[in-house]
Amino acid sequence: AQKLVQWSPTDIKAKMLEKYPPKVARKRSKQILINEAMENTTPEITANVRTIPGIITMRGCTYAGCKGVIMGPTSDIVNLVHGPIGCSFYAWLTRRNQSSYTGENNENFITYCMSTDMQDSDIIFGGEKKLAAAIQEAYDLFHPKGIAVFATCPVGLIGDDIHAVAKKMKEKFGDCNVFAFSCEGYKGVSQSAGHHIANNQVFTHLVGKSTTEKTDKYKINLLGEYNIGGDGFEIDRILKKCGITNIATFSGNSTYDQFASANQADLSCVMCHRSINYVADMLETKYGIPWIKVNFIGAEATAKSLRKIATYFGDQDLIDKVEAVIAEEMPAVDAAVKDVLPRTTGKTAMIFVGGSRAHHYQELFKEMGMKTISAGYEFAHRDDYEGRQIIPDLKVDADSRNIEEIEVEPDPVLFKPRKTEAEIEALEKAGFAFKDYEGIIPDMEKDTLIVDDLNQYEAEKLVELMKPDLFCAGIKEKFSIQKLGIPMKQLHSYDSGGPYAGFVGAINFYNEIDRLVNSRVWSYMKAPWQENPELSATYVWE
Ligand code: CFM
Ligand code: HCA
Repeated sequence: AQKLVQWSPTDIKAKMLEKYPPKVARKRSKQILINEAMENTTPEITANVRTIPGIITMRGCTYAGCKGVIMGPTSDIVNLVHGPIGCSFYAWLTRRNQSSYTGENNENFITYCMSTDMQDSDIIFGGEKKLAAAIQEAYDLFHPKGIAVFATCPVGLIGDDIHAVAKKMKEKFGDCNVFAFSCEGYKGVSQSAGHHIANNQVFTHLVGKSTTEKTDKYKINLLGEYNIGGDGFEIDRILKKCGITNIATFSGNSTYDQFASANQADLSCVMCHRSINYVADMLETKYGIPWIKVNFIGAEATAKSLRKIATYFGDQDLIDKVEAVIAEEMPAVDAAVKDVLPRTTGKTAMIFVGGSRAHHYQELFKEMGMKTISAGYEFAHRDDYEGRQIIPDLKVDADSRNIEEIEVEPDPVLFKPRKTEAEIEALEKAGFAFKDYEGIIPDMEKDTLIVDDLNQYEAEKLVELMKPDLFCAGIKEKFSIQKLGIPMKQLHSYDSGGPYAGFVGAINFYNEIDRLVNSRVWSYMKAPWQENPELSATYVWE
């Protein structure tokens, strides 16, 4: 008979590292943390560093973060990729950008895949002429408000000056804003550098360029919400019901004019801090728009975020309206939770996604009585792990390598603080936290395992050792995990489900996860360790 021993998190960490050569194990060890939930010292996890060559990372590249993530979901800007066709083909709707925009002449370019289709001769002789011709062609065909040009790896290597070409074409057209992004895939260690590059250029070339004045009451920007699975549609529905005007979403279901008007908002609300904090900070510095951290993943989190927005504005009418909306929406949510709880309570989950969902989704699981026993980010920085602002040390922040920091000065004409210093101080004194953003370390329970830049090998090892009831990650992990007999939920693409944000989204999520973790189909699978059992221990997490 096999002896059942209980593995501690320390055993599991050791087992994850045991196959590595000593140097690799030493490096990876610093990216695997047994959580103390900040009980003793400040925990330190190494993050935002280069993946060790040879390891099959879950990460994407800088171009993916810039072109796919930040600029992808914008409807009326032509996104033109300068590079070999593969880069553009890969980025063709893989991020499932949804849009409700029809525009004046149906100018919704989201479904297109546009590229200069560089050939070897362009690599040898230079691709600038080809780029100028492609910009001209896009202009002649569509007459768009804007054309965005994205550099792929070879462009940086051969030295094509995409910014000069963009500038020349912009001047030539006069009525079309052409701008470029030096987002070569290798520019940083992950997608994260691409977010930074995108944020800088959006701020430089788009924000503040609108000529239409926004006169609504309670104007907010929703930063870091990308409308995956229609999340943005559900959030907009709720905001509208509350009487809050969302004038710009960066960048779900967004338009040229939304970016261009963002400087007119009263308040910026930040969902995914990792991908958009640069814009939030620049809007605050240049235009005096304060930002708060919000989260619309989870019904409780949604209610809390709405209350926070209402508290910031401080008008009793708005506060009452928000309470009425919460009261109207919550009964359906409560009924759905009550239904699933007997079947989901005590189930365990693992979440490994990009830079913010690995903590946002823990809220939804908590509402269902589920525990997240291990989680981590592909590319987050230490502030996302620790949940507090750490002073960025540019020397060690690999994201900042090769990225020209743009200097943002307060604009003496445009800087109109939305609240006086005294008002801000009074809010803070009353307990209003502007930047109380979450982090995985303080949010997760003691003895959970937090892993940065988890790779394919470690993912399978973790599942084998801890046997969660559910594993959440992306498409690259989907099938290898399912083959281990563990249900897998994609939290990037939602496996074509969703929305999961807001109140309606929470209900969708409870029902889908309930079906997944309680389906018997997984018990028919035989994982390698079941067919060939060599293991004599199990992980028990109370
Ligand atoms: Fe922010 Fe995102 Fe994410 Fe992200 Fe992404 Fe995404 Fe993600 Mo995929 S912006 S960090 S770069 S929440 S695309 S919508 S799902 S890895 S956790
Ligand atoms: C990206 C986009 C991605 C990939 C998702 C996945 C997304 O990082 O380039 O691996 O399943 O959400 O579409 O994160």
